[in-house]
Amino acid sequence: MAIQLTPIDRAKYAAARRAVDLVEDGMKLGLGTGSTAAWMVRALAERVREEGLRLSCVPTSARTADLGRELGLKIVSLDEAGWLDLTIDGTDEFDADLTLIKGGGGALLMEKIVATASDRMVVITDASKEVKTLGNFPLPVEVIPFGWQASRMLIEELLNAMDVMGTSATLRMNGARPFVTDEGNHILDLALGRIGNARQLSLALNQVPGVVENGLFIDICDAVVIGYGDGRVETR
Ligand code: ABF
Repeated sequence: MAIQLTPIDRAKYAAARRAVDLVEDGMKLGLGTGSTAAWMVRALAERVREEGLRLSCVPTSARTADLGRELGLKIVSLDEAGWLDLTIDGTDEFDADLTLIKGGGGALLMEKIVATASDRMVVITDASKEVKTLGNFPLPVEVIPFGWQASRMLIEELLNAMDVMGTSATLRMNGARPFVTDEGNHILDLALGRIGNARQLSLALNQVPGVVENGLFIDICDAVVIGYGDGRVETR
């Protein structure tokens, strides 16, 4: 019995399937994290099975690594791969400049490292992620556990001095305990409302002691593949 996909899943699958067409035999690939990226991993594994593609795949999270291995993909570390040909990943928001907010799935650090260690980064998404101005989605900021409360206070002070609407930074929880990333860090979600100058904000955030990385992806994404529920695909 064919699985009944919801319109949003059909949209995500359509984008994922189109992006997988970019993959060539022998490529070193970065595999993203999230539900859209999971469709991409499935579609990629199908091409490998059917065409015998020889690929080396670098995951951006433990859960993507598990899914890739389960589906027979060759999973390697970024250090083994060295540099990548292409990374395909999802996003939480994107604007007309292809600036992204990522990290809703808690994988932003590995995602940003893998995406920047690639010749090309292609985002796969549905139309709901497109925004005129970034910031409606809370901006994730990864901080080390030591002194995270001090980091949070310093970030809120910084936000009060910047061109953003909201200034609260909230510790992301996993049930009753703080969320812990694959790298053992915590995430603060910044409810900004709108981001006037993404580059200025990103540079300032990463200067705060304890901050490891933030979810603003600037000049990293090369193309966005948008899927629609009727199977249509649009590339920006
Ligand atoms: C991942 O893609 C995360 O950064 C982001 O949260 C997610 C989007 O999730 P989904 O594809 O499930 O909408 O890269």
